[in-house]
Amino acid sequence: MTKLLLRALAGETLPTPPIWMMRQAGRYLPEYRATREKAGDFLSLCYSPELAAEVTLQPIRRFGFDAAILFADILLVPQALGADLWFVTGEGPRLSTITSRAQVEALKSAGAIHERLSPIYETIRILARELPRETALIGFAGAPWTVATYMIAGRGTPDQGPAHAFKAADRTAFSALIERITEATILYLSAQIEAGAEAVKLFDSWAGSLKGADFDDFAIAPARRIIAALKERHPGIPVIAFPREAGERYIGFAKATGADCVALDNSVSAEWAAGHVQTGGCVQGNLDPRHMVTGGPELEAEAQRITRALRGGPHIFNLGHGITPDADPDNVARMIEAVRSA
Ligand code: 1CP
Repeated sequence: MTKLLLRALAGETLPTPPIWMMRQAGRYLPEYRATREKAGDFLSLCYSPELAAEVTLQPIRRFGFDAAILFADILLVPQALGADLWFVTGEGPRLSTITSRAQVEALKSAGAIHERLSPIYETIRILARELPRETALIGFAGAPWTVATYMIAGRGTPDQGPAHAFKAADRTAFSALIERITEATILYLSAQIEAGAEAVKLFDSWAGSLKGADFDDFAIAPARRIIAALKERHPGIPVIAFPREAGERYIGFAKATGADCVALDNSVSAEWAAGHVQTGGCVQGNLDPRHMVTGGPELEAEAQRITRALRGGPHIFNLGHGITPDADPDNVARMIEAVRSA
């Protein structure tokens, strides 16, 4: 019997959608905090296969999700390309910045990434052995635009200003950076699939700040190239694309990129997506993560509204963005119950 998540990704309309959550392994879980403590810091956790596999499995044991997502981070790819990366406790990730064409040219070649990223493939091999038979394993990478915004600014920014400024000042150098990340992402996701990932997801968290032709050039085109290369190397492995806050540009995104599924953020309504996005294939989403903090009857009502709105086609239930550290684990159990009884 094929795993539920893979059936939805193959385009099947199911009576109950498969369920998983972005950031399902994270600080809202006491067992995650304990393992992270043991690892020392976040990056050591990412690069310790046994511990990274352990935190990936924790939410599966606790909630029985239909999919596990590899525990790692999108910023490991810039590090593998030669950027410095560190995490400031309580603040977030920091990277060395890219401010010139020379710095783009000085990055390592895409083929060099495996040297640093091989522990990630080992995490996947452990998970492929240890996951329950019914649980699908999702690999992932950041989409080139989102990764570039961190490489240029050296940190998360509210409006991706530094990346937009670099793009405006030297579009050729900016395109070369996108190209390098695109090549690395193809190799990284291919290696994840070879290690045992059964589906992969491309996180374009900042896609919403690309407008007009920039959206075509830097959100759609790189995704299309990555997906085409993966389909050629690994036919049958589905790809989920998450162009967060794409708004109207969600329409036709799957067709334009070749993605098997598009993940919806919570700024679009499930009813709108049923009529405009799900007509083109599987959709994933899109409960507002704040309900995992606030709970109550609203959580149940919203989870059921989304499930019912998207019941007419292929759907994977998820949040519209990652679960936050202040979420209550009991609300996760309530959400699952609400979706399965909708
Ligand atoms: O323990 C901690 O303090 C670290 C918190 C944390 C976690 C749990 C970070 C730091 N990364 C992760 C894991 C992670 N990141 C996963 C693992 C799988 C899962 O359980 O979902 C995934 C898929 C990611 C992806 C990721 N990292 C994205 C894309 C998705 C999104 O959230 O928009 C982004 C933008 C990052 C960068 C990043 N890593 C961590 C933080 C706090 C951030 C955001 C930084 C910022 O924008 O300021």
